[in-house]
Amino acid sequence: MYRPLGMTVSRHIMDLQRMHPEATGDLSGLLNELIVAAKTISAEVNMAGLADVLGMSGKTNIQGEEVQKLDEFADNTIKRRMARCGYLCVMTSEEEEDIIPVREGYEGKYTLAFDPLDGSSNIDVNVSIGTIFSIHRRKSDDGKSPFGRRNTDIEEEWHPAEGKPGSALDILQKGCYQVAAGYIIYGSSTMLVFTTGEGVHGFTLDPSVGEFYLSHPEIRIPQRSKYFSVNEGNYSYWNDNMRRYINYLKEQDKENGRPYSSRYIGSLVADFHRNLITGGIFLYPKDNKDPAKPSGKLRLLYEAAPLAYIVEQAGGRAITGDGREIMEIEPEELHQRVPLIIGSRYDIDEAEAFLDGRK
Ligand code: AHM
Ligand code: MG
Repeated sequence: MYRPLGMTVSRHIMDLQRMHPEATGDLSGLLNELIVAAKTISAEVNMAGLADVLGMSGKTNIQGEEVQKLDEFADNTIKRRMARCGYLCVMTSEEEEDIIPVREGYEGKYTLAFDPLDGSSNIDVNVSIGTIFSIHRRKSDDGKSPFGRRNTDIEEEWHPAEGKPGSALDILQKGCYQVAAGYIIYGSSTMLVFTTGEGVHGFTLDPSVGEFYLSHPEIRIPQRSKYFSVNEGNYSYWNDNMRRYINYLKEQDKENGRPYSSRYIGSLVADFHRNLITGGIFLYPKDNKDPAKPSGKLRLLYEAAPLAYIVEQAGGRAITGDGREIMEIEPEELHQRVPLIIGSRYDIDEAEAFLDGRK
C-alpha cells in the first residue's frame, strides 16, 4: 500500500477537500480548529501530574493562573475555541446541561457534539483518556432536516439558515447524518482518528514538532476478533441473554477461537481504539442497576453515534442489542443514554443473535 511519509493531518484534510470540488473549505477549517483544541488538551493532559503538584498551594499554577480540573479545562478549551471559529451554529458538550451557543456574528453551517474528556475517572491514575467529537450539518430554519438520505448524498449547498444561531433541533439528528466524527486518544502517544465518510484514518502527534502525522491510513477493523470488553462487575444486573453471551465467549471451543480474552480499561476511547486496531467487541448493554438509567451509561450524541460512524467506516458495526442500529436512532434529548455494542462485524452479528434470543 502507498504510504505517504510525513503526511500531516492538515495536508490530508486539504486532499480530502480537493476530492470535492463543490466544498467550501468550511469543514476543513472546522477540523483544523478542533485539532488545535486537541493539541492544547494533549499538552495539559501530559502535565496532569505536575499540574496537581503546582495546584496544591492555593490552586494557582506558576504563571498565577487557576489550575482547573482537566475535564473542565478540556470543556472550556473546545467551547471557547470553537465558539468563534465561524463554522458552527451551535454546540453541545457532555459536560454541559444545555446547548452552547456560538459567538454572535460567527454562526456557520455545522453543529458540534463533544465529550471533552472521556474516561476522566482515569485521569488521576495515568490511564488513557480521550476526546470524542461528532459533526452534523445544521437543519433548515423550520427545524426539518432536508437530508432524507445518508450524508454522502447530501446536497452540498443546502444550509439556508447559515448566519443565524442554531438550536437543539440542529443537534438532535441521527448518527447516519454525521458529516465527520472522530476522537483524540491521550495515551502512550496522542492520536487523532477520524472519518469524513471516506474511510478512517489515524494520525499520531509528534510532540517535538506539534504536528499530527498520518500513521494509520485506511484503518479496517478485523471482521472477527478474540477480545471482548465489558464491565463484568455488572453481570448480576444484566438480562439472561446478555449473561448467556458472555458465558459463551468464555467457554472452551478451540476450533471457533474461544474462549475470548477479556480487555477492559474503563475508558471508552481507549477500549474502542484497541478493538478498532486489533479487533474486538465492546459492550455497555442495558442493565437494571439503576432504574433511572435503564439504557446503560453511555450517551448517544457524545459517545455512541460518533464511534458508530467510525466503526462502520472501518467495516465494523454498532447496535443497541434491542433491535436498533446506533446510526439510525433519532435522538430525543441532548444527554440521552443508549446501550452500546460495537466492534468487529462478525462478533456484533453473533452478539445480536444471543441478545434477541435467536441463539
Ligand atoms: P465519562 O464520559 O463520564 O468519563 O463516562 C464514560 C466512561 C467510558 O469511558 C467508559 O467506557 C465507561 O464510562 C466505564 O463505565 P464503568 O465504570 O461503569 O465500567
Ligand atoms: Mg464519556
